[in-house]
Amino acid sequence: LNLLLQAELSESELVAVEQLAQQPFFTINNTKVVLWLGDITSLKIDAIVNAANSQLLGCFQPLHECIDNAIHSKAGVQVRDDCHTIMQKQNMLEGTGCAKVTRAYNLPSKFVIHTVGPIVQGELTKAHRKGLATSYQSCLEVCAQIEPIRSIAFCSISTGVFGYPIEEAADTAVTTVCEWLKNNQNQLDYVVFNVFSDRDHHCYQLFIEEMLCRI
Ligand code: AR6
Repeated sequence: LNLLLQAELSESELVAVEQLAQQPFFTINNTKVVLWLGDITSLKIDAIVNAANSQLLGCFQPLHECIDNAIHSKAGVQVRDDCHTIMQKQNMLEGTGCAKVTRAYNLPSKFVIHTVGPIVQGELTKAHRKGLATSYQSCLEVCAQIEPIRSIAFCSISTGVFGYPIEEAADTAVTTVCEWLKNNQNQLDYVVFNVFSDRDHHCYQLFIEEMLCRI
């Protein structure tokens, strides 16, 4: 089964980080920041971010088109086994804003960083904003702790099933990551904001332009 999964993506379908760098980018403290539209499971990059739930064992609905399903189904069952081991040791649900790392097995990336973003039902609160910012920071801290990770691709955490409005989420994502990069020099070569729709791409583009005017 793993061999079959691996065969699904041919070499020409993979997107290497050097190719991403041909997209327009900006630099903070030597880290290139890129916006990219596409499937995160095709990225040949050190780490990709999974938008997980608090059980960290994948999505409960197998046919659901969430990133959790895309990552678990293409990475292979080993990722779930590793998450299971982490959760058994931890013996409690994963908190909002936390992040854990596993290998990526059959994916072209090397690691998957699983984070749980906030669930938004109704009005957006300060706690939601803090929870989302903490998710981004926790993923970046994982990178700083694991030396081989020099590049990371973020999905737009919480903006699907968890209902976080994309405009607010893009603002928090861009602001938090840029702030972290300003305060943490030489930790990463590339940060990718990976979006999955034209609407999200447009939204991130606006916030990145706004951010560039501020720095
Ligand atoms: N590549 C890149 N981005 C993707 C992909 C992909 N292959 N697939 C989806 N997205 P969501 P959440 C984008 O719902 O809101 C699961 O059931 C998507 O367009 O995957 O954090 C978990 O188990 C959106 O912008 O995650 C949790 O229960 C973003 O990824 C819950 O969903 C996040 O959408 C987590 O909800």
